[in-house]
Amino acid sequence: MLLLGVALQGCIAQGGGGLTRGSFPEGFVFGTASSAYQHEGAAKADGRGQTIWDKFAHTFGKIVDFSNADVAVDQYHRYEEDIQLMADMGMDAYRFSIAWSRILPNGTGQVNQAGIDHYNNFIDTLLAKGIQPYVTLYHWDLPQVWKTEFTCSLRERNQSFSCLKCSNDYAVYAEICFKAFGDRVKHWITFNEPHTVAVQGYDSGLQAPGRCSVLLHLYCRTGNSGTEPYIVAHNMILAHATVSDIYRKKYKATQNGQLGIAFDVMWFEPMTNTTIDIEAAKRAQEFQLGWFADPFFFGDYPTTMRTRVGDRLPKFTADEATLVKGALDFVGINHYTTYYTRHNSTNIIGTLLHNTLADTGTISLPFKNGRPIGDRANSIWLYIVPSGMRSLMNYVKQRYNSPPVYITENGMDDGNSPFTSIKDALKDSKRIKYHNDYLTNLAASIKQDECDVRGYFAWSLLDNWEWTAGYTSRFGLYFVDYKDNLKRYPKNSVQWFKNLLSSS
Ligand code: PSG
Repeated sequence: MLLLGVALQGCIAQGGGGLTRGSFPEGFVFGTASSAYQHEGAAKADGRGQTIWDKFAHTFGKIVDFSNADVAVDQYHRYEEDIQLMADMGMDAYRFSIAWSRILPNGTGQVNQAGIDHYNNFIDTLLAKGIQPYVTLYHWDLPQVWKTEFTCSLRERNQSFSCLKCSNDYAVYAEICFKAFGDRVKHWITFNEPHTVAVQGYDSGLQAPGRCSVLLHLYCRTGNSGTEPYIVAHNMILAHATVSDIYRKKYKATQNGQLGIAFDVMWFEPMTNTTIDIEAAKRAQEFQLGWFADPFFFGDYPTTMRTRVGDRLPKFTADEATLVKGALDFVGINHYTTYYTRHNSTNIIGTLLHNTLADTGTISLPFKNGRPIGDRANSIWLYIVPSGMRSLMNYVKQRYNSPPVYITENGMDDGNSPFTSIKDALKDSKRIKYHNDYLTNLAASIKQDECDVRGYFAWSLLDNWEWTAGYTSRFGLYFVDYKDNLKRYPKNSVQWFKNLLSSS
């Protein structure tokens, strides 16, 4: 037992198998990541307005443990303590999101000074500890006033006041943030996971605002899974492009910051080495990353999508294509897992119903012949496949001609069992191995494959409210005791990161 303990300590102390700061280029940024709704709590404090996630979480049956994030891990009040935790680890940066509804409680109109003050204090506290802010402007917490606003049809987008209003108001909100914080914030992420927003919010309906038409509206009362995800996606792409244009024209010269998007990207391995499955894996990636990134690099959606989605896929006008192409300064990648993909031509019901999954003509699974692709974390979707990181970095390099990349999220969760003692919950050797192995593959993609990756953010600093999984999932490097005043305890992975970050 003692020997094992010593061995484990030794492994932690070395940073687990030779990985050091020196494994990464000079200036490579290490941080942790978070989002407002999952961490802040203080849902009613200082004039914050309601969001679609407040409403969704308070709707019976949407969240597995019937929880909501009214309190979450109270980072709104405890940020000084939390920033000290980052500093203790030697982190260079913190990725967090600004709650639009704290800045503009009604989504538009009157600015709430208390919200501006809060984020000013937050950013100043970070900088005082030498931690750079990486700020997400939209991590899913859309002000409730618009409810389902990103769903407006293209024709409406040009004609209806409400729809134009939403895109315009997002740009107004973004500009308020540039003015208030842009002297200190040099990295902006306009949208977190637009693909997840489109698919979970408007195709499966599993996340806010919970629109869909699958199961013949038995699950969602309103929505259209065959059209709305594409419209929502289109509007978010245009919103980023508009905001980027404003930033470049009015703020870039004085503030000299960069704008990116955090894309959610799994890696897809072909289920078999048949051409048909190899093509399917490529297609799955085009419907995931390509859907959102291709317009910024090539001015249009992937050809595969045009062919398969047809008229349901919105078109860019020539002016819009010009606005969108080149509007991304860096590519943010949230990467967690890898699945096997096979061709699917027999999906009759799916094809009749129309939804984005049916449109891909693929099936992706974490199993082959009954065998899992890797060890599983707590989340049912999260299988651990470290090599996927390296494959994905090479894919991005090749498809988009070596753009600058930040890993804006990577991590794994443990469960939240009432039978596990805190002492045992802090022994997170599986998490240490996860970060070690994913980072080893990332380092190889940089040093050996010459991928231009500039930073890495672990999800997450703290255990927090994991959307529909509520508090049943613990992604933190720090454990949060939900039964004792949200006290924070370092898991062993904290010491591991500390050692890595202090190594040379
Ligand atoms: C990202 C990727 C997958 C599922 C969920 C996410 N995937 O590969 O199947 S959500 C993403 C999000 C953050 C979450 C975190 C962990 O940005 O808010 O807490 O990942 O689920």
